[in-house]
Amino acid sequence: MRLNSSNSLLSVPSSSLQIPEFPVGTNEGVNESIEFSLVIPTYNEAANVCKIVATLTDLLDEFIPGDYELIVVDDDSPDRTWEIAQSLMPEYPQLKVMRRQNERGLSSAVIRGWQVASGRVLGVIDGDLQHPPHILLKMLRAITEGAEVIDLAVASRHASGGGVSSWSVLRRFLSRGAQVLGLVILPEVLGRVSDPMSGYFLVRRSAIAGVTLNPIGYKILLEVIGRGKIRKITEVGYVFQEREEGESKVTWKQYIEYLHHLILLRSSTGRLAQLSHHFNIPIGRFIRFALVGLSGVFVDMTLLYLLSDPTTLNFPLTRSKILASEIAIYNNFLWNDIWTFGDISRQQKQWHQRIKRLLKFNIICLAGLVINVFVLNILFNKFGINRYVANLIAIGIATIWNFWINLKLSWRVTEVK
Ligand SMILES: Nc1nc2c(ncn2[C@@H]2O[C@H](COP(=O)(O)OP(=O)(O)OP(=O)(O)O)[C@@H](O)[C@H]2O)c(=O)[nH]1
Ligand SMILES: [Mg+2]
Repeated sequence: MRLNSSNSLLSVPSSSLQIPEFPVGTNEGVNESIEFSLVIPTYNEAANVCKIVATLTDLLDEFIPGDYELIVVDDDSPDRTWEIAQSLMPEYPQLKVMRRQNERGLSSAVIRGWQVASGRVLGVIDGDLQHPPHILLKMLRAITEGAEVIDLAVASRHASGGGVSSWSVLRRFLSRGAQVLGLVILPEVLGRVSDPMSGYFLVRRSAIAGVTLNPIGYKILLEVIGRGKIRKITEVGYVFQEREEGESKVTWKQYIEYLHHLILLRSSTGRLAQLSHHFNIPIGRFIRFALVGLSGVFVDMTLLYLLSDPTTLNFPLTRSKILASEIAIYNNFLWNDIWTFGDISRQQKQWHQRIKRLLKFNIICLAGLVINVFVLNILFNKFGINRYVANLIAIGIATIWNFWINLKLSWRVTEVK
């Protein structure tokens, strides 16, 4: 059992977002691990933090006295939540506080908290009292005392006994809509629980240790189910309470991030991802490259119309097509540089490096065009394949060429000084 001997803040890990198999600084975790670590992510929860710490302490002191810790992870809240939490530490020996000044975001806050945790079971609960604390014991019992090994216990608004207290029709609709969308994109993750959007759950450390979790978005549970080794799951119904103090941090940005998160998880955990891992093919990148290519087709078409159509500028066709294609190439380069290969280009940001990439991309795409015309001709003239089917095949082959050669030559990871 380790208690906080002073009221100093926890230092923020700077390593990749991986949960260690054993608590940091312990000898294979044998003696030093404790039963349960509960992370409370906070941002401007000054009005709630005292109450939630007191309530959770009362509950857990009864159930597993001294064998748990509460870890408040605060993102340097302007209302100084971290300072208030820190001032509670002498009164609550199981409380630890982390103040993050260089990172932001709910999911990464939870992961950072788990990284410094000592528990064999790791949990998360909102800091605004919307998650009823007493449900925690039901979940903890299920994981620690159940006859069979349960890796994950989720508090669910859609399981029996669950609900939302007084959400507007719009919010209910958005929440359910997001769930249905998720079920379509990622059925094997969202289909496993009735409330995949829940931010209130406990997970066995061993089920998520060693995998790198992604900090994107608000929905850390998706990450845990998608990337963890989660065998059996149990759900406990709960009613999502109204916020009494403080303000919600949910904005439209979270919905966009959610979509991005689903796509990322899909491309990195699905069957395609396993194949791509097996054969070392960057499927996710290729899908992004193909989507960017599609946007280029729209640019090309629109410009061709604006430049060459008799009702618009009426320029000669060939000249218009060359100009339209060239601008489409710039469009594609821009998005590929920012998005498809963003991780690589962020390491090579100087202007001369960008221009070099653009020139290479341009030449490779022009060569791709030659391949496109060549394949189209062969398929149509030699094999008698329908011209549109032949064109589709030719576009496919040229896209693979463009992707592969650009991957190897334009967005190569070179030594960065
Ligand atoms: N550390 C940290 N905590 C956050 C961040 N954003 C939200 N939180 C906390 O995460 C919990 C959930 O955030 P809320 O804004 O309440 O989200 P919600 O409960 O889904 O939505 P509401 O019903 O509108 O409250 C709260 O304890 C917040 O203080 C963040 O960027 N960093
Ligand atoms: Mg809330």
